[in-house]
Amino acid sequence: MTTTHDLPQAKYLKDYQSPDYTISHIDLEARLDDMSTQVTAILDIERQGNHQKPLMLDGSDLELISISLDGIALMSDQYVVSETHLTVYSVPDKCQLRIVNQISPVQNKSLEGLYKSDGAFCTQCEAEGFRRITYYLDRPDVLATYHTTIVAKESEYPYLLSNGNLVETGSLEQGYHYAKWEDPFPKPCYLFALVAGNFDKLSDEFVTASQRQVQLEIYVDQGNVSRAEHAMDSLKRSMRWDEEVYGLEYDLDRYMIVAVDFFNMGAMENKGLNLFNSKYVLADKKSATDTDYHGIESVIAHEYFHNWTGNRVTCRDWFQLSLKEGLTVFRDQEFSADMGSRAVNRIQQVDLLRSRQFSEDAGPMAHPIRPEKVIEMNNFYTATVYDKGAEVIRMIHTLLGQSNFRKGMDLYFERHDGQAVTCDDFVQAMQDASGIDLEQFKRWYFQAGTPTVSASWKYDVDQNQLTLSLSQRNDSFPENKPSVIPVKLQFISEDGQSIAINTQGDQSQVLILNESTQTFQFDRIESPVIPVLFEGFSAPVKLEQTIPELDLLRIVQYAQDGFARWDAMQSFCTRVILTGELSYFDEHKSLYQALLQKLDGDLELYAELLEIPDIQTLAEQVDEIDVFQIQSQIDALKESLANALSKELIEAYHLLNDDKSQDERRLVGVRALKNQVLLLLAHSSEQDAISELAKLQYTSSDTMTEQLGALKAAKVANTSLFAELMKDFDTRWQHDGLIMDKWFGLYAQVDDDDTLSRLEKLQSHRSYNPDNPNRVRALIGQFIMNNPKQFHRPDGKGYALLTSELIRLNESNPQVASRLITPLLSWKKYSQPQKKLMQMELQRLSEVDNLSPDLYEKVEAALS
Ligand code: B3K
Ligand code: ZN
Repeated sequence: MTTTHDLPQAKYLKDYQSPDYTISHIDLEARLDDMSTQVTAILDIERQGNHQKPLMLDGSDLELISISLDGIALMSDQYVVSETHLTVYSVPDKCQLRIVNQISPVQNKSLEGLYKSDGAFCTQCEAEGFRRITYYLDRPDVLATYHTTIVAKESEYPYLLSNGNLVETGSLEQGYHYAKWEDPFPKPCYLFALVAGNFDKLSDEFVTASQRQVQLEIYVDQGNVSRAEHAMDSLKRSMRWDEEVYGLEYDLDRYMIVAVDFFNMGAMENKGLNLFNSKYVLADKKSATDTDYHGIESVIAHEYFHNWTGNRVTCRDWFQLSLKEGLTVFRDQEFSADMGSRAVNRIQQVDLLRSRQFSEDAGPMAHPIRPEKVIEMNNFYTATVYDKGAEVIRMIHTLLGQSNFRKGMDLYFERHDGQAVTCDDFVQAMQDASGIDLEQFKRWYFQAGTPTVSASWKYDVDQNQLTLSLSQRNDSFPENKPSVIPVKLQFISEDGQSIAINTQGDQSQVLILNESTQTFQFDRIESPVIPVLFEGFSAPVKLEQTIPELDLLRIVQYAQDGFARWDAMQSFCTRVILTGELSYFDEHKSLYQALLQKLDGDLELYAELLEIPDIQTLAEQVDEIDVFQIQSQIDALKESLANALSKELIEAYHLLNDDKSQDERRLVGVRALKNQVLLLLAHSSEQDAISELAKLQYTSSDTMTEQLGALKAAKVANTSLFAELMKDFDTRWQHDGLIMDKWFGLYAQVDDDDTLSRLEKLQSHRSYNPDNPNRVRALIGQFIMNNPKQFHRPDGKGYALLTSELIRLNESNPQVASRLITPLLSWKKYSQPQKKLMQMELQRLSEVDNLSPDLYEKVEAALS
């Protein structure tokens, strides 16, 4: 039992203190061995300020071998080792501490610190993993230069990699060899990385704007080099984009990426040596979908952009995480928008925000983008810090405009290059560079919860005047003060013309809503107009508007902005699903008919327009979630549409199938729409025709995008065909876990009487490995997120399955456990019996022995 005495403790932003000591340089040596890796660290330490406090180094799961200060071994009464610290009672103002310790990488299943992924040694230090490698001041505001020596068996580990520049290599006795690396840029220890393994390498080169040559290297499992080409191409495009848009160049001679199979997140931006989950590196058309390609492009860019926003300028403390993450997500989003369809990118970002971040902001773990209280830092790599954080940066961008925003970025780097700073420092740079007051805007950094904006309008025919009333409130945090909300607005006429919004003839305008209630008046509006509010999703808010259904459909049909069209379609479908009201079905149908007849333009956008909102998104719109009712309404709408449109859908499918375009961008759109059409058709009663199409698509196509699309349709339309095709997939790809994740994910979403026993069986499948987070996310993650009727079974067995998995992961990999627990946290929002059953599982978890701080923090918050 956990006793009160060792309950995990919270840390508070308000308690921040600058470090008592700094470390300016570290000389690190790792002699790699599975069971006992020996780490020697020589630290140049300096007291900060006038005090005689002991030196307290962080350390976790380390075995101390020896410690000496300025060359003299410390006596046992001069220091003390606890489970979390090595404390040296008295140190001179400036000294060198030499510490030798041992660790066991192979027993480290948490994938934090130094561990083994398949045959390779690798590291993950953010947020606080470096303390699992050696004793150190493991906090982001201690910046040191690194000199790293790696020693390992040459035959098993021909590549020895670390941050910075390679300065020396050589052979040692008994088949060992070594490499020495030097990183000239002072960095916090969370950016340290070390890799040793046997890889294949894809090499390339990039010449920077100032004509410096940079060596680019991507290390992958043997035999996989050809699957790294898209990643390499994405890297080069990211490097160019950052030069062109922000004037930021890469700063070392070498940029390395290593892809590993065992990784807790997507990737990690270690200086000069990124580590990647192989999911975000490896792709070819046969084995990866267009969505995978897009994901790779965006994660490669994200980690590359961190080199400036995160590495050159880093965070003072972990409460400031959004300083680097929100900003870097914004940068990678803009990069992706420039590389592909801006509208579709925006749609996908907002979809994610609505389905994941809004529920977080309304649940027990709600926190502002700059949290104020943290028990386990790894719990704060959240949709709020990342994605809402990016929305906050986007709003600054909207308020300042591109040119002032760029000036703000320039000033930020001019002031803070090489420093560890705060979100306030960032906002200050933006304010000073633009002259725009951002004081009230800063509330976004410390107020949690999603604001709701209510909008209504009145048109005065005699005055030719439109009055728009806007008000804001925060349902989860009613005490919040009004936020600064940029409302990007456009008017369209009822027959679809774009109407100038002001006397200057602008087609759109940004209104600033910064009080609880405001009205805005628009003159010289000659005829009634439909306001299109929050164009491009100009603020992360919920919108309540009294707009007739037919006007929503007019926006879908006529708005210029692709995002606004999709958004109106989502609002329309949401109303239909939640009210069960089909009064405008004919109009809905005609709109889709028109869409399906015009197969030119942005086909990816069309595919998005055909997407019916899912239960996660809809759950945010209701006070109480009745899973079975909402899901059956969703299914009913899909069925009605599919049956009413089957002729047009089949025609469109054939036209798309015959599209002989050579343009890859167009083909991505063709595939997206074709799959969407087939999936919608699968809900119709034309089962035989659909089965035939799905089978043909699966067998004749050589892209994973189409094969997966066929499998998804077969899953809905025809159980035996689905089984047949899944068997084929298994035979073909069983050797590759990453590809099999698609297969595990599909089975996890099957809703029938055998779901639970099948899930259990799949956990012993030859391609499954419970220690690999990708496999767990594919199987268990897909089950809990995308199999609503089975996960929320009224007998509670879906929840029980999750709890067993959480209890297992609590021991081996608490970070993964802590992500999977998410759906249980919102238990209070569900109707009975789900509500009670979820609460019971949380209660069960709270009684688990040695509950990790990761789960403890969330379970406690949820139950309180
Ligand atoms: N900075 C890393 C995330 C680290 C997560 C630590 N639990 C990846 C990224 O945001 O780029
Ligand atoms: Zn990041």
